[in-house]
Amino acid sequence: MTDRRRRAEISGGGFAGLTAAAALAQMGWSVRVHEKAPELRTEGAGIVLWNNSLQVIQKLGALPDLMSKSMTPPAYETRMNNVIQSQETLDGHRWRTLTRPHLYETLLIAAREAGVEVLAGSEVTGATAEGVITFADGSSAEADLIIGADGVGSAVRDSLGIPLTRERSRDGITRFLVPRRKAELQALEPDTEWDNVIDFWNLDPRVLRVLYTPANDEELYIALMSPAADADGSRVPIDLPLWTSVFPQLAPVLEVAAETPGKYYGYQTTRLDYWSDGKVVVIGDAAHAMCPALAQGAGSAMQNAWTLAVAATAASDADLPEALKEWERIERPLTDRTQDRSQWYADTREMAKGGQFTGESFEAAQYNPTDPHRHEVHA
Ligand code: FAD
Ligand code: 5PR
Repeated sequence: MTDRRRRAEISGGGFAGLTAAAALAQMGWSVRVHEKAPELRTEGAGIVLWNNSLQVIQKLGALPDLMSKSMTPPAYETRMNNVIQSQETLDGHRWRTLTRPHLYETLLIAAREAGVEVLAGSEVTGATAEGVITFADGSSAEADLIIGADGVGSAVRDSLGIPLTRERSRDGITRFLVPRRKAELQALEPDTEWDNVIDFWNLDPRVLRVLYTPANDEELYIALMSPAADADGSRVPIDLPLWTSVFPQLAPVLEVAAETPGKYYGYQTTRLDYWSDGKVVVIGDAAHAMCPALAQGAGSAMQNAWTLAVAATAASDADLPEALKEWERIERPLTDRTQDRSQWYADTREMAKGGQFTGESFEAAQYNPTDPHRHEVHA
């Protein structure tokens, strides 16, 4: 018997690609993921996930795995010049902190268990609206649905010639996973709750910030932010005397970071004229790279990967291009607002004032993309 299942080809094995792959496979599709890197792994350190992505992970059946090695800190604390501005407990809201390798493993297991074929060392060069995907080795394949989840430099997006705008921010960040060293930190500052997320800001006389995020009992994620124009602040390996002079209470963990090579990343916001063309659609950073302030880049990617899978599955082959347009019309406004808000925080550094988990700044974090009634208007 021939395989009558619909076929999806996905470019990019990051958080967006793996989420879409797992979801589609669970919904009955035959799915291949092409990852250009020779090995399946993720770069980077820690991550914060909110309700929008946790709901998706739950639907994929991967929540127990994710919970096994992640935590919900008692509060999200913001300090300016070491003076506490806010301690937000976020009671009743779902959020988890974890390492990126753990999220990656969780999604990879979910995708493989659903029958997804994940190919490392497979580079995609482009796709056509009619449903042909092409590879760097000169081969090509046909599919009912092609997804460009190939990050901010997306080959699929660029091969379709989708017009975009790109805005770069003045600040950037170097990120590390280091041991918790809680006892040493406690010895230096006994009154601090070292299980909290602590966003240590200094704006005056110099813009330097450490975002301290416990990821589990053993691992701590620290993100060191400085303007790109500050050569010493953005140097890697980090300038240890500089960072410990501003954040002496973090010396035990900054010392470990100083021994790690690391990479200084700038941020950018990209906005596309449209997210799909015929049978091809882009998701994640390929469609909407954003500043990290709201910690929603991966969250938005996973949220849109899920709703896309639902929309594509509900559509017939003939209706698919139209269904992709309708999906974008319904789902994109929240992502646009999330990008705008993250960009505004990056431009203004307003986050240093604390009290950020309200209104527009908290909208995406509370969204439930798996609720079929989420777009109903209530009188
Ligand atoms: P990517 O992670 O870029 O994955 C794309 C994949 O495609 C890669 O594996 C790449 O190798 C592969 N690829 C590329 N080109 C090709 C090709 N031609 N063929 C085949 N494969 C290809 N988000 C959060 O939700 N929470 C956070 O706390 C958070 N913190 C962040 C901190 C910083 C400093 C930054 C910069 C970002 C942060 N983000 C966070 C954002 C998040 O990391 C990204 O939005 C997310 O990883 C995007 O996922 P993606 O799968 O779309 O893209
Ligand atoms: N939140 C998280 C994060 O990693 C960053 C920011 C906020 C989890 C930066 O990396 O504000 O830039 C931020």
